[in-house]
Amino acid sequence: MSQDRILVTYLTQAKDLEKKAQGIAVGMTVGSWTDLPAVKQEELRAYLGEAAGVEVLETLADGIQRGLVTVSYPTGNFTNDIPSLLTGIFGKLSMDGKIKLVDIQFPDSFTAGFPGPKFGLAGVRELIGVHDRPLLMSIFKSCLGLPFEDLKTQFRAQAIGGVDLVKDDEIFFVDDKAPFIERIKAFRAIADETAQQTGKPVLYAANLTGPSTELIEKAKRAVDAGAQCLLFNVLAYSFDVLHRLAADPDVNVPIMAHPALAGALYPSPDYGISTPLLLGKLMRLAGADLVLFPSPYGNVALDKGEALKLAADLTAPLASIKTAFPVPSAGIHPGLVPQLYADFGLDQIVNAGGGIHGHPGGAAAGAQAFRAAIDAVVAGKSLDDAAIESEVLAQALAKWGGAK
Ligand code: 1AE
Repeated sequence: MSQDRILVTYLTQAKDLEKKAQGIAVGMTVGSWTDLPAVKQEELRAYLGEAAGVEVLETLADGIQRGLVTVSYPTGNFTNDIPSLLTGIFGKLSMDGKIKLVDIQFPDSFTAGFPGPKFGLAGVRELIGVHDRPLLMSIFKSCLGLPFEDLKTQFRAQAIGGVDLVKDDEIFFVDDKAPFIERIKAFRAIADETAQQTGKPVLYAANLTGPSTELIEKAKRAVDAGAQCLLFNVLAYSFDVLHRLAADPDVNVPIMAHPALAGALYPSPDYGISTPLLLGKLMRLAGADLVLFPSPYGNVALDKGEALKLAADLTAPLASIKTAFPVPSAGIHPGLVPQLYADFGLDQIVNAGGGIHGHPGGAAAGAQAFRAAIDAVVAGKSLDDAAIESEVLAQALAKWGGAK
């Protein structure tokens, strides 16, 4: 068995955090330890967790310590999949009072068993052919219940406006009016037409839905039909389904992870799983090429420090695992582009639904306004200056305001 170890950090509370760390280390691995006969202890030693560090952050009433405890686990305790990892480090423990899973440090021997993103940030840029600015994505608003012709009109407007990607709304499961394969073919044809005008491709991310046992076959059918990207509600289906999609050589398109349900897991300071781990490291390890998460500014804002750490976890070196594209989202409008650029830099995807479709001139004008804002920040110009030359940007700023 490999003796490499996985380091897991928890935020928790106890009278004595050292003791708590030791309790987790033993309780989550071999159970009772000191009670075991010496021969059994020797047999199980390779599986034993170890307390690897304690940082007391504050002392609460009654002398309760609140702080970070780190436990190291032998990698040999886990099979190479996220269900095994999460159950082994946080399964039963997640129900044991105030405890939040904050971070995991993986040895290369463990990450080597995971696919990671097939395309990654660089691969997505390559497909789109744009390397010198943040990319722009728009979201169908809405999809559910709309006639197919309306969706085609929406797709054309977004593409003509100059977006780089268009994604389905994540709630688009009932798609009888615009079935999955048919819309992939139709939007691909429209994208080919609009490319003549805009000079660049648009990737359409179709929402991959259905029974989990059928998803790989459905994804392959999508690729055969011309799909160039797939949207996936990872937490509703599980990290392992993403892993299996990403690991399949025939599903050779980027996978875009939607954070739906993440809010059930991360917001509490004392419970759940931290956003950088949930939407950063784990999404990337399981194979997401692009990861949506709430930006610090929109209608479901994330704490800024968490959002920055999350983006860093998607893009920092992680053994041989490719980097993934950060996609700060929710309530984004052109006035926020300077702030997003200051925070997340060149390698991000600016993503907007309402901020594109709600433009007074329609979705094409909305996309153009974003493109003008992106070009301005990359050139070091203010939005106000750029708006002098871009009427659509001026209209967007008049509607939504400038950067906060
Ligand atoms: C964090 C997910 C954002 C999302 O999926 C979505 O649909 C955003 O829409 P807008 O840009 O807030 O309209």
